[in-house]
Amino acid sequence: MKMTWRWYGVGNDDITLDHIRQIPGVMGAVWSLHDKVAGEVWEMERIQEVADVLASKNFSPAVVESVNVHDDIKMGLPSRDHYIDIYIDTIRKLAKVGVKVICYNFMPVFDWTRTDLYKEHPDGSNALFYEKALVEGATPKSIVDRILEGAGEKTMPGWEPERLSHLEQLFEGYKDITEDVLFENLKYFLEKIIPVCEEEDVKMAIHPDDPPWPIFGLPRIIRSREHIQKFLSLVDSPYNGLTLCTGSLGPNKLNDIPSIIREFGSRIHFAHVRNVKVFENGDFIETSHRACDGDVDIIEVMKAYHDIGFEGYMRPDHGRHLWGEEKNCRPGYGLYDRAMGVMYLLGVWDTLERGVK
Ligand code: CS2
Ligand code: MN
Repeated sequence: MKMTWRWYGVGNDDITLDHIRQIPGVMGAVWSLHDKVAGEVWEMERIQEVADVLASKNFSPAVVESVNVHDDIKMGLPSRDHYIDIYIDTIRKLAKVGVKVICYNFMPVFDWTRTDLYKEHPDGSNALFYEKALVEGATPKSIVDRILEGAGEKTMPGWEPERLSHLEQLFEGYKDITEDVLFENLKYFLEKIIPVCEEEDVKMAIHPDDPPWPIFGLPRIIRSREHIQKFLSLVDSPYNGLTLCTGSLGPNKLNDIPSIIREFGSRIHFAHVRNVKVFENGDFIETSHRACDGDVDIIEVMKAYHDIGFEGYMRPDHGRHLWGEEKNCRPGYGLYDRAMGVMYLLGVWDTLERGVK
């Protein structure tokens, strides 16, 4: 297992590579060109620039999260071929600097969805929170406005204001897209890109839908064991793989994450590990990584990875905001709770390595 850390780039993240290299065991920085919107060309010079910065601090550039997929590809519009060509161009360029895994998602319109970015825990820390009834009774626009207002200046990946300003148009475009059609469109995309990935030795790793159920009438297709199985069979190649995110699958308690890891382990290239606490009414809040703080049994998750001999990349996912850091950090991406998360995950892992059951 190779421990990594999501880093937003020079001048775009208060947490610097010098901070990150003091966290024990982190060998790679998970990066992206965060100013690029889906469908834009990634210039080789920009890619090389990041690779050089990472190399200067001894971090591997092997994982990119994300190269976002244009909505025209998800909707299956005629213009999709143009955007797929650009995607392929990006895969080839990333391969040149040693990228081995590309994380992406296929969620219509929204990446992750929450109703609060700074919900307070009893200990005074705060974290991302999802209030189920609020989403069910609200319009997408009101949820977007609520979140963007909470986020202030801090833009979040997948929530680019340019895109969300076309919200009505986007919803219109998705009105006839059922789960089956979305799966078809994903298959079309994969059939074009996976042969290139095989040639370039870059593994694709789809991120599950967050939360793991349909919202606002939009289909969501990566949210359970059955969906994952169907996804993997669309193109049966090791290059067509998964980012297994425990915090995204976790809010649906029917998802048995350790057993999903054991079943599909050889196709998991990137592990996102975090914990969530799920309430009776379906609301959920993000917690520390510690197993007993939430409803995802992180120790069983790590055991499953250990048992399958997982050699892929892992990172702590979102953390709570602590000690006032929410004033500066990106929602979910502060320093302290994620650093403690790394230590917790490595603590469990090192213990397993010693053969202690
Ligand atoms: C991430 C996702 O912050 C997060 O929740 O795990 O936004 C992830 O980067 C994307 O879904 C991948 O495309
Ligand atoms: Mn994740």
